[in-house]
Amino acid sequence: MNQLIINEITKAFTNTFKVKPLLIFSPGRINIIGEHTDYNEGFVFPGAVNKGIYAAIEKTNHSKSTIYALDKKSSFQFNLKSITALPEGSWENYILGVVAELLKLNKPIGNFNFVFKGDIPAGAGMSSSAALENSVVFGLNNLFNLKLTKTEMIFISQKAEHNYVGVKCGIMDQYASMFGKKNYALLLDCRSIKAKPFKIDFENYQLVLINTNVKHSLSDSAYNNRRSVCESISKTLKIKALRDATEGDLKRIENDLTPENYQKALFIIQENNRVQKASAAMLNKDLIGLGNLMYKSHEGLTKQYKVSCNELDFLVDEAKASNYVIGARMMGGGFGGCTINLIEKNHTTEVLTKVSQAYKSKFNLDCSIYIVELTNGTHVISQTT
Ligand code: GAF
Repeated sequence: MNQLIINEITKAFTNTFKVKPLLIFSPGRINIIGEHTDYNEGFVFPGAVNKGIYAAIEKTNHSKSTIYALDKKSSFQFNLKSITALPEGSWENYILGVVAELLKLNKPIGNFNFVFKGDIPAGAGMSSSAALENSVVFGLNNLFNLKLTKTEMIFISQKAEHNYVGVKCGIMDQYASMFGKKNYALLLDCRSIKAKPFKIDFENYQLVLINTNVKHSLSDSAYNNRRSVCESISKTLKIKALRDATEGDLKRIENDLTPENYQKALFIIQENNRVQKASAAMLNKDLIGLGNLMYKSHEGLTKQYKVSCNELDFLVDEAKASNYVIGARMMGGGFGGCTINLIEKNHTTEVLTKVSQAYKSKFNLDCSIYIVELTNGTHVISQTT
């Protein structure tokens, strides 16, 4: 837990609203493998991390709700009776979206005050957005005794993202953030929404995230475009989602598709298979095998699915060139954010120093390094300060 942030949000809340708030931590996530497979009803392998959103929340009798984003030194107010989305790109939409979805379901919520701050930068591909949505729905569920299950809550968060933020995301991020388990990664079936927890022990290796510190602007529209390509190919195949397709099925309709779209669908089928192979590799403690699957995943994301960028590719190439990194790939939606790397523990500092220097001289930009722990999902922080 980041005690500094807990102190900061508690102080800001009590100074402003003069009551003691409920404190919530909602984690970001990593994903070992299985990218863009979630909205194809396939498999993913994420886990919640000890970085995320810290929120302070309490009911109010005022006629408006007040929100403070301490990171952005920004605040806004809204009235529950007249909620509308703000222009695309506004951070407020993550919160408004959750409230609007709860109201659509006729959930008996009242006005509330909410102060939050995160310790993952937005755009890092670690899903600060799902963490924020989950913190709002979880907090409101608790305050107004809505009796929502965690599964119901993640679908509300996802709808907020679809309808208010405008990103037609899958369910991986909201699931991982809500259901994370300390020291475990979750092999999630995105159709049944059932997960198998895997205790994570990478022996002499550790997972390290390297943030490119870039987020290319087309990312949201490109994301939605990829989703609609997949959906239209599923329709052509007369199946519910690409999860149900084989490479043979795709081959049969090859002439009906552009070569680019053929490659995109092929990537999804192959990536989904890689998740299965990765879980077998983890069970067999075949870390080299797992690392190779990560490299292959990246290759597909960059060459077939085309959601990578120069900065991510550079970091993965640097990792590949090192004797001490056994796997690396871009993580999340793409077009910036982090790579996830499996690095030999004894050589981590050496590897990271070299990669950081090379990145700086290539892009004249610093990358950031995060060594994260797998942690529990969205929960109330019991200790108050
Ligand atoms: C983003 C989305 F929000 C997820 O649903 C998932 O599709 C991911 O990109 C790519 O795997 O994080």
